Amino acid sequence: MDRMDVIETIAGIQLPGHLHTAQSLQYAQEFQFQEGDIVIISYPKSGTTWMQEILTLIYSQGDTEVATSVPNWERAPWLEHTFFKDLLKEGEGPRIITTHLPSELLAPALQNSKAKVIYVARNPKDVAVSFYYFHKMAKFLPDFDSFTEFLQKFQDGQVHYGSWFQHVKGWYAQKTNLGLFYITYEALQKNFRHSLKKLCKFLGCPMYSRELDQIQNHCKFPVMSQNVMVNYTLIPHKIMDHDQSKFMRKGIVGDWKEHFTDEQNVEFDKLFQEKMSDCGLQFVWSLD
Ligand code: PPS
Repeated sequence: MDRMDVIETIAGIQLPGHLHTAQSLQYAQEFQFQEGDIVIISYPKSGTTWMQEILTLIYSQGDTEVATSVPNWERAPWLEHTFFKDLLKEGEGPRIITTHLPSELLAPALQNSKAKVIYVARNPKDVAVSFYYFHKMAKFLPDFDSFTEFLQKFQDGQVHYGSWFQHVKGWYAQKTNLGLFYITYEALQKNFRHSLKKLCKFLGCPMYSRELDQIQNHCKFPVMSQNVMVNYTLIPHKIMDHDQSKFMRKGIVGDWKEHFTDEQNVEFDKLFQEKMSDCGLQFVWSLD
């Protein structure tokens, strides 16, 4: 399969060559954002697909037609992927653009644009677990022998897409500068309706209660996990092997407790303190 074992490296960050080339990364950094563009930014496994679905439904006034007939990567394509240019449609309402690029690579292009920027973050212990399982199913990502091995690399920032700490801190530092809307996976889980209303306000999209109900129902994990337009079952088995792990795997807060040993948890908390104490960001580790 195409470039499955190729690694693209940019600014010291490794990315899967199956999805990225030097040219596609260059194109992303020089992209001219337009007024009306909505940009979803996230570190992988943080709730990207969930946000793509929410935005699709907001801009469809709760109508599920687009969300159930067009794959998410077509309606909210990844800016840095090789197929982005072909997928981005001009002139059909707001363009929803997705990216996993870190701030040091993309913030300059967003600096003077009027794009609306949404950053989705998730607690890094659950990100690490979700990312580990994603490595098992996504054949364009390296194999790891164990979660322990993966967690060490994740903590060291030596996984594809770079350091979670740097990604979150880097973009959070742009909050005022870019007027960025910062939201967490855990906030969506805890009070979806409240988060949805705040998001609609940020986007300047007033919604009727009935529309909010439709969005809320359609974006529930059991519904989304059955939607072939977002669960990645349309991707050939040799690229994403759903027998190894589902893309829509568990969709919960706190699954890390099933995977971290006590020692790993203590070490991770220490690292989190070291890396994050200067930015003041707090994370919810469990909803119990
Ligand atoms: S990716 O590959 O970066 O686009 O992945 P991403 O979409 O950011 O993250 C995938 C995880 O998000 C979970 N997910 C959801 N959780 C709750 N509710 C809804 N609706 C939902 N949609 C996606 C998905 O299950 C992955 O998390 P894990 O923990 O692996 O289940």
